[in-house]
Amino acid sequence: MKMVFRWYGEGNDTVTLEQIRQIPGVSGIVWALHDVPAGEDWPMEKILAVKKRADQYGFSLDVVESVNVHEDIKLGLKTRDRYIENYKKTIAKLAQVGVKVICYNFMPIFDWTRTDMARRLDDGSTALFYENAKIKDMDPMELVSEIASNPDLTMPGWEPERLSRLNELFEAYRNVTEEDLWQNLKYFLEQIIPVAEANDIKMAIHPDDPPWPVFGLPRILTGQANLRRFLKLVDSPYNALTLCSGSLGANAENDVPAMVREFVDRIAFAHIRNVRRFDNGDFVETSHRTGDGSLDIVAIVKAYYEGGFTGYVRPDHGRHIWNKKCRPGYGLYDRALGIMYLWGVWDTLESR
Ligand SMILES: [Mn+2]
Repeated sequence: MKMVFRWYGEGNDTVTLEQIRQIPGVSGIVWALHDVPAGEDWPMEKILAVKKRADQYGFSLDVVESVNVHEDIKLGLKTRDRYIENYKKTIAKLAQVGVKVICYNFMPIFDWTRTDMARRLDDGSTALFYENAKIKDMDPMELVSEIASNPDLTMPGWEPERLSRLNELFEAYRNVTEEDLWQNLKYFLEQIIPVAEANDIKMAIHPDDPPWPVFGLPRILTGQANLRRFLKLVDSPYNALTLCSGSLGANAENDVPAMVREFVDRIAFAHIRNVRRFDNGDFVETSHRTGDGSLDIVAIVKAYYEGGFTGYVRPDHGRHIWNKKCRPGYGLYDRALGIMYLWGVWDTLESR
């Protein structure tokens, strides 16, 4: 496995490239142009500026997370073709700096959803938390203003320009069924995958987080059967997965090691993290260690190892520990600890 670490870019992250370089075994950064709105093609000079910074530290730019999909594509509107053309242009430009994997998602309106960005755990650290009952009663606008109120940093998936049209978007999705969403995803893939193939870039879809409908919006990438269906929409190695253990694992019915075993040849990018689930449907993010959460991280890493996985891995989220201020889920310390746990399991398997 190739270990990579998400970095939000110059002036947009509390973690520095210098710090990331000191985490053992990290070969590249997972990056994006967070200031380019979904649907626009990425300016080459901005891509090259990130490359220049990464080169100074010897990091690869192999994995991009995310090139966001414009809502008109997800909605299947006539205007989608323009945004799909821009997406193709971005793929071709990213190939020029050696990108191998593009992570994206197909969730209507909201990317990930949580109700508390800093839930206090027993040890005094804080972590992202999802309260089931709160989401059920909540007006989505309330959640948006809570999350968007962070004045310092952009929150990927919660960009103000994307959410300023929230009421309009909800109205647009009112008659969009899950089957419509499948059709719109298929249309997108049929256009994009040949371009990805020609540029040797794998398109790796991230599952829905959490893996069930929120605020009445349809969601389709929620479990093993649906991922199987997804891979058949366009049966190409370039139509791939970002398998996120924490997103899928929020639903107790999802057997993550079984998914790794079934899909390993089509997983281009692995997000590995742990969550603790509660009986009422709530969940909280925990340390990576098996035993701290509900997921057996050792079994997940073992499934990758035994499947001969050679793709990219990142520790995904971590808790906020040792009083360091950071982006929710994206501090330095707990993700670095997570990496050492993942390497510990991997190296042990390799040395047997
Ligand atoms: Mn993830």
